[in-house]
Amino acid sequence: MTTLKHPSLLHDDLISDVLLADAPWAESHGADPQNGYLGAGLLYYTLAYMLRAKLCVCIGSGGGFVPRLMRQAQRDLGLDDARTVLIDGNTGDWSRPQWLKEDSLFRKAYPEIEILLATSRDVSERRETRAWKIDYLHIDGDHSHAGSLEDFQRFERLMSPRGLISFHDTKPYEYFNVTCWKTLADLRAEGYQAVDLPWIGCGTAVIAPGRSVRKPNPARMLKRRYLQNFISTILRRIKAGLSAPK
Ligand SMILES: C[S@@+](CCC(N)C(=O)[O-])C[C@H]1O[C@@H](n2cnc3c(N)ncnc32)[C@H](O)[C@@H]1O
Repeated sequence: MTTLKHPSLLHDDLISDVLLADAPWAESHGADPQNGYLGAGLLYYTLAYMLRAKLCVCIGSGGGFVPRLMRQAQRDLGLDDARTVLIDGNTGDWSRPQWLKEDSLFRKAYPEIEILLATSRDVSERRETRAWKIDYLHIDGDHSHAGSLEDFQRFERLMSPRGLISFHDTKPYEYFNVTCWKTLADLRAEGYQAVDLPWIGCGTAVIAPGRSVRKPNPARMLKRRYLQNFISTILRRIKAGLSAPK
């Protein structure tokens, strides 16, 4: 059998020289810059690509790794009018952006990424933001339990109905001051559907906005069980009556 030789889907030079270069914290996404391995970076790229995301928003990125992958997918798709927005308040106790200088590799390689140097809360309250329909959102800013839950709640309202959200740092007890992983349990208890990959770097979950599963309601469950018992008793009696000897 002859095998046809195709070029790789992944471009080694682009990965090493642009996507993984000067990208601190890429390892926290499971990437291995020394060996040109993207880890969950490929998941971020795929989500943007798969959704043909016209509006990608990343909350917090010390190294600009996630927004690079979002934007690269939009570039590769040749999407007209597509936007990638990075919101970073240069704040908090979980390290700070390393791309503040305009001649940083990240800013030079992706000058069209819109950077909003402001907190996520501030951005969510802006008049122009209220019209957003985000196709793909990544949450990686405030790493406290309360702060990350607030980010989810504020930005979920700005999602397009078929959009998806990735949420970083779901691996429990990885750092003493990172508690955002607890937010995932809250969201699941509220009925949100999520696929969690806590073993990839510091863990990433993909969450579908909108509660597709209803919150368990004990009274409703009891009522349903009572109704099911009632119906099966009646059916049993009818069956017994039908098969009784005449
Ligand atoms: C720990 S870093 C993210 C590291 C990382 N996993 C990455 O991919 O680069 C967190 C970033 O979020 C920003 N940040 C923290 N709280 C924020 C908030 N409330 N709003 C916007 N950005 C915030 C910080 O300035 C920092 O750059």
